[in-house]
Amino acid sequence: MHAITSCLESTPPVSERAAARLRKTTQLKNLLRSAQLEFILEAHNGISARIAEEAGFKGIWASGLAISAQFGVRDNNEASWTQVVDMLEFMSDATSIPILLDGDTGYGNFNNMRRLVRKLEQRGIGGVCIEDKIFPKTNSFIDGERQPLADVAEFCGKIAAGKDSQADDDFCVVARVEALIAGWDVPEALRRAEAYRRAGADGILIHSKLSRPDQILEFAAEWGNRAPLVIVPTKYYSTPVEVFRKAKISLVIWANHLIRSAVSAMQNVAEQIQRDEGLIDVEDRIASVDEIFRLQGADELAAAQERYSSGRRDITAIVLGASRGDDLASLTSDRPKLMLPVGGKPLLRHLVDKFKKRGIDQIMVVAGYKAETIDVSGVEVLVNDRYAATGELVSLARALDRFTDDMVVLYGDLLFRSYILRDLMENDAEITVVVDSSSQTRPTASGSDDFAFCSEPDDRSTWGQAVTLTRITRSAHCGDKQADGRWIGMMRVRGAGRRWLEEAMAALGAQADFDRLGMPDLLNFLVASGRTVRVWYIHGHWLDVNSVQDLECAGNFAAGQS
Ligand code: SPV
Ligand code: MG
Repeated sequence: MHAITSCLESTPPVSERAAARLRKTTQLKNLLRSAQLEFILEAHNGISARIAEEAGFKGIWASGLAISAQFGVRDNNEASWTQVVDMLEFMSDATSIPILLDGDTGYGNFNNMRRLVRKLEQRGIGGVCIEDKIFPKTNSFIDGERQPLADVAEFCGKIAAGKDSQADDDFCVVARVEALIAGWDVPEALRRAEAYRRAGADGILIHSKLSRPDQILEFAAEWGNRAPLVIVPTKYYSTPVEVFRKAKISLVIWANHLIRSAVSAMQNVAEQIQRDEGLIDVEDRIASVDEIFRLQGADELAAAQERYSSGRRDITAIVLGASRGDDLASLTSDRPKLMLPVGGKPLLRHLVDKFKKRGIDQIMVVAGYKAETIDVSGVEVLVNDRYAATGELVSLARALDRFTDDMVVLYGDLLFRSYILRDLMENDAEITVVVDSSSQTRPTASGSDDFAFCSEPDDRSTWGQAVTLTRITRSAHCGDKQADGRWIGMMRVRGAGRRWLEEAMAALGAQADFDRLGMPDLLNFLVASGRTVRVWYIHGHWLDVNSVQDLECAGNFAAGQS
């Protein structure tokens, strides 16, 4: 057993794009007034809105049908207007293009319309389309003829109330004419549209449920260019858009195609998983989890974390645990050393619990021998395939691309009292090594100790000592000088220390003997390159497991530690 006295002493990118753009209200107004035919696509939640934007659409139709459907309710104002507005907020936050809300009838009378417009503006919505039906409405494709139309004067009042309520001049109120849906003729539709235009509508949505665009084209021809025309070719979808261009339509709404495509995809996958009782045949034909992360903007958060977060949230722990543990041969025939049970749980579990307690959640273990047997939750396992022929630095190199600006690097066979990690985390030096001054000169049976020679011996004042590392050797003596303690195999790397470490790894990696080098070689290289390696003295309260005897001691240690 070594080290020793311990045994006796026993956790929406979008804003930048948005900043470079016009206000969403202005974008929508420009779309409505554009000289060319424009298109917007239905979306019904944040992720579908982002998908619409990524596909290249310049605007989004927040469809009442689709939003109610994704809530699992009918398109009969069963979802409250505030529930719709809440969803719009997610959609707006997830995108930089304008949203035109399908505002049904305005969810009530002129007064409800006023409040709606104010709330929509507050949530960054570009405009609202209201239809001349009666609350609660029913989708236009369900018994359209039986749906009563709003009184023209009353509806004009609603339009005017909305326009008078907007704070942003470019917020758009589009008036939707349902006359053709309700079985009226084109002249009635035109009469209504003109009244709505005079009431202040920024555009007219003329809707039809016929499979040919004849009514729409007749309307458009009579309408001329009095105000922008918006259409929803859900039923006359086979009409080439060139026809709409020629008819001088302003804006085409593809009104429900994301919700419908999502539904078919979900039905197919759900049926298949149910049938197969497995995922093998679906995994490769659905979006990867990484794609979901990308759509959620995970990268932006990671970058922001680098920029803004201080302290503990990003601390990474790298546990070097590739070795079998030669002196533990009989016990490690089926597992690596760090999976040996100590006090009822694997050594590695003790380490992970300690890290978690200190809010260190990014924990990596570089494994080698029997790496496949490591099944401790909360750790990512990296593998050094050449563990048998290589030293610790080859293992550390496996974790190079995971380095962060705050890391703890340690050997996987350590057990230590919690305060040691806590105190180490209080250190703000670029690199700090933990040195035990209680047992400087007592070599262990394995002879694998890392003796530390430091700028000052431990004066046991605990705080305020600015001691630095001079060298780590396998011998407790260097000339006349006796080692000041033993490096316990734990170090903290912060800020510029990460770069120092990366540079040292690159330099050592170029050496012919890199495969054989261990952590002490890295520390000695850093010191020799003029880097300051701070020493944090402790006095016992740790052990490492190199022999059967150590293991017995570790059990007692684990039982008695805090
Ligand atoms: C919607 O998308 O909810 C619409 C268009 O209002 S339609 O379903 O065609 O009435
Ligand atoms: Mg609708």
